[in-house]
Amino acid sequence: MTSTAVRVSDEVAAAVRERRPVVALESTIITHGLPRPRNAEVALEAEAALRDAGVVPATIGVVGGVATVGLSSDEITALAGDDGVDKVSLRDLPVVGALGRSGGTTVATTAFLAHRAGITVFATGGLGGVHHGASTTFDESADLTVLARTPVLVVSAGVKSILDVGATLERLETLNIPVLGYRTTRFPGFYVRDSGFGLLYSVDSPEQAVAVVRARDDLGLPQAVLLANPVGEHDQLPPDEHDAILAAAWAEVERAGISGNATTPFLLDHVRRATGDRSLEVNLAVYRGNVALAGQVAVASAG
Ligand code: PSU
Ligand code: MN
Repeated sequence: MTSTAVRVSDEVAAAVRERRPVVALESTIITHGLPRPRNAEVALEAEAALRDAGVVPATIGVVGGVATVGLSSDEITALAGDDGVDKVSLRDLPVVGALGRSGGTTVATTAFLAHRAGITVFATGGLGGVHHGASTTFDESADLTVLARTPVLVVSAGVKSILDVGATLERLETLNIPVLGYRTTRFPGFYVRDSGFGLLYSVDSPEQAVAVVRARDDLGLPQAVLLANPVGEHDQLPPDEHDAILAAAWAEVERAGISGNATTPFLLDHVRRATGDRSLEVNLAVYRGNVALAGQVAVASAG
C-alpha cells in the first residue's frame, strides 16, 4: 500500500499481507528522546532484536515529507544524525508532508501510520500523557486522544514518570483505553517498576494480551490496548532518588518557561543529567524489554 503521502516498505507490506509477525517502532525516541550516537545504535539494535525473534521490524518516520512505514537502516541513521528534523505528532504530519520536511514520529503518529499499514503491535518506551499543571496549561499529549481511536496494542513501561501519572490514568479511563499490567497489578513508572498507582487488570502471557485484543476487535471497539510492562527489578532507578529528581525537574521546567512539545525532551534530558546518564541506561533497558515483549505478542497474534 503506497500513496504519495505514505510509503510502506516492500518487506513490511509483504509481512502484513502474509500475516507474519510485525512490530511497529516509533522514531521520536530516536530524534528527540535519546542523545547521539546512542540513539542510532538503540534504534538499529531494536530492529536486530526483533529480527532475531522472527519478527519484521517497522520503524516509522518521515523522510523528505514521505511518511514511511519500514525505514531502511540508512534512513534511520540519517534521521538519528540530523539536528534539523521535526518532532512529528499527528497534527504536524500533513504540514511536514506538504513542506517536504523530515522527522521522528511520536506514539500518536506512529500508531496512526502503523494501523493504516495493517500493523497491530507497537513498542515504545513510555507513552506521553498528562503533564503536571495541565489543569491550567492544558498540556496533555496527543498520544492519548489518538490511542482512543486507533486499535493497536502498545507495549509501554506505563507513561513517563515525568508526567502526572494519576491524571494520565484518569484520562485513559475516560478515553476507554484498557490498561493491562504485564505480570503486575502495579502501574509501572517508566524509570521505576511501580508508579505508586494500581491497575485493575494484569495478564500473564502474550497469548492473554492477544485474547484481549481479539475481544476488542470482535466488539468493534476502536481503542488501543495498553500493555504496561515494568522495567526489570535490577534495572530500575532507586525509587527515592527518582522521586527527588522528578520534583527538581518539574521546578526547572517552570523556571525555564518551557512549554509545548519541547517539554518532554527537556524533562527527559534533565533527568539524564541529574542521574549522570544512569537514567539513559534505564531508558534503554525499558525500551529493550518493551521491544522484546511486543515481539512475543506479535508472534502470538500472527497467522
Ligand atoms: N518515551 C521516551 N522518549 C521519548 C518519547 C517517549 O522514552 O522521546 C516521546 C514519544 O514519541 C511520545 C512523545 O509520543 O515523547 C510525547 O511527546 P508529547 O508529550 O509532546 O506529546
Ligand atoms: Mn504537550
